[in-house]
Amino acid sequence: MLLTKSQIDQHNDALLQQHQRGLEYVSGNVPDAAAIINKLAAFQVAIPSWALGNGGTRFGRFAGKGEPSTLEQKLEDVGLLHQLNRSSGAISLHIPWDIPKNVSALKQLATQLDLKFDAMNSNTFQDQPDQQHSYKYGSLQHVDKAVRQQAIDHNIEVIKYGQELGSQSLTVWLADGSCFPGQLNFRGAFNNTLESLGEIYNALPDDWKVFVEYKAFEPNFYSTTVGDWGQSYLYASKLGAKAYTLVDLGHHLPNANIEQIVALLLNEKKLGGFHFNDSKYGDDDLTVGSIKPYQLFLIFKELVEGMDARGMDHTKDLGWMIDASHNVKDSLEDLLQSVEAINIAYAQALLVDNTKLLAAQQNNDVAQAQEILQDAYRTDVRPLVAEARLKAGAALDPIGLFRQLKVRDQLVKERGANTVATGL
Ligand code: PSV
Ligand code: MN
Ligand code: MN
Repeated sequence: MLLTKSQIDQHNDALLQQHQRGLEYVSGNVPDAAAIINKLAAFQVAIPSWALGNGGTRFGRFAGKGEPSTLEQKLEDVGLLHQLNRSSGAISLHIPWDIPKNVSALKQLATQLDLKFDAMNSNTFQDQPDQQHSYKYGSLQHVDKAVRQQAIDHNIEVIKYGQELGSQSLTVWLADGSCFPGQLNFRGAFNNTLESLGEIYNALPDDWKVFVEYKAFEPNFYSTTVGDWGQSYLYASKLGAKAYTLVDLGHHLPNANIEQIVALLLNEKKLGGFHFNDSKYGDDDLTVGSIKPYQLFLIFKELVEGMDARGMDHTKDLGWMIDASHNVKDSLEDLLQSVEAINIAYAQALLVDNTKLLAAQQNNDVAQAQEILQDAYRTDVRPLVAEARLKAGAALDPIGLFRQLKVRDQLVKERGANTVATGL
């Protein structure tokens, strides 16, 4: 289902006065509200196809209703999100869950919904029914070259699908690692993985990037072969200029200083992409900003400052994506909340006075440095984010409109209650 312009306009008209009061207040308190609003309006965050249904946990899955069961329906869900917030203009596909049957029809649908195809994701963490070799003991790291070759060929096939669709990047997340001491020769696993990634890298088109995503744990619990940013950085730098590290916020050991990791990767020109989510214990894949919003702001502060220092374009020089999973909330509402949280943190980061901050740092004025950061963080920027949406033709209150129009009920009517989206 799609929304009409008049549904959005009516919703906005009813909220306009209240919105304008908030906007006037915050605009009077920040140096250049118009510039921030323009940046927010241009900023797009990709939605992963696997986050459109309820993911569940290893203990079970409580399916949501009206989930998309075809790739076309997944695109339609993202199109709907994009209509509501005009900030979700891209979808990230996972192969083989999302193999396109009719590429030109899919591209046409994407154009109609104003969506781009973001990074393509390969899957060598599950065995597929028709596959010859098992990934039980790893894929790109495997001791048997035949297994590695199967995983390499799969990644190359994913690139081919991506080329047809107009994507320009491949994200490789590996479950490879070991569960017990002694199971794996660490150097052997690293070297096999590097060699395999090298073959994938060689198949990469000139205008593509490959993102090497790291994760410290799970499903292997003793070692992970791309376990942290250091290992990802090693692979990325050995592979070449088209290879980058991808940071997923849920993939660190507890209390890792992610903002510092981001700053250094940017400094080394090796930060490529981002997976946003939030967590309290592990790779919880919770709604962005729901647990540690201050950390999210600090990360964005490093992103903005680091990208500006290098003259990078916020809108396209890094791959921005949500990587979340939903167990108890409506997945579309959850994604709207995540995008909103990202925009809020981005706006707060844009408020930081970096000249003043640098002066405070040069003077070792620690209290002043903290004041500068917290002043930005404690500013209620929500009217700026809402204004960016209004200017772009989206809803002032996306979840409000989603509920007002009973979108989920409509989707259930169209698709049925017992639909199951493929994904994690
Ligand atoms: C598994 O942890 C994971 O969530 C990674 O973050 C990947 O990005 C995603 O699955 C899709 O492969
Ligand atoms: Mn991820
Ligand atoms: Mn993950």
